[in-house]
Amino acid sequence: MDKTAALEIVKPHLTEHRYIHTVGVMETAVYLADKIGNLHQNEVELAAIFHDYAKFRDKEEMRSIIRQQEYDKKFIDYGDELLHAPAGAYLVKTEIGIDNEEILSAIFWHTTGKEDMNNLEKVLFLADYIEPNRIFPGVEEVRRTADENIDEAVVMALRNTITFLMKKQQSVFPKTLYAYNDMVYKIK
Ligand code: DGI
Ligand code: FE
Ligand code: FE
Ligand code: FE
Repeated sequence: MDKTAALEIVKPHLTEHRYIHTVGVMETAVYLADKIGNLHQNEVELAAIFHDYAKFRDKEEMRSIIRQQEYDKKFIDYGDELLHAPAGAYLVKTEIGIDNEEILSAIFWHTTGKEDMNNLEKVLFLADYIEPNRIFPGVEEVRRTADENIDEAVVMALRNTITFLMKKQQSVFPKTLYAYNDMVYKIK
């Protein structure tokens, strides 16, 4: 599937705002992937285009997918924002027919991160955070760092997310903390 076809497919599932975000993630992901060098551009594009495929799905539908597929129950317990990543990976496979496990894994982990992320997982996680339409505090610094060192930028994005959740008295998905610890060791 090429990028143009994929964008046409995803469009009706998203709001205009979310579609613009998706195009931003795609362009940023390709830019980051070029720096890393060993990724296939079409896979990077498809992961980015479909990463928020399930963003507007019914929450109960997403919870039942997570139960049925026996994904980690914590995706249900740690806040509704997490549902669309694992449910999205499942729906992109079953409804769109994408069966590339690398793409599906990058979509699955794009919200929380996890330990031992591969290059595609890091690129999607970071692109989702720094694409040009994102405006939250600290994003500019992460963008600048991404130009120099992608791993350091992933650590900053994780740190900002964890801090943001803690300031709001929210729980942090355990794998997000594992991702942070794992990457901190790796950049040393
Ligand atoms: O779908 P997007 O808005 O493009 O971005 P996303 O998939 O990264 O989702 C961001 C939301 O997810 C934001 O509200 C913070 C939340 N989030 C990210 N990591 C965690 C988290 N929420 C909890 N409870 N725990 C996490 O580890
Ligand atoms: Fe998302
Ligand atoms: Fe994110
Ligand atoms: Fe997103």
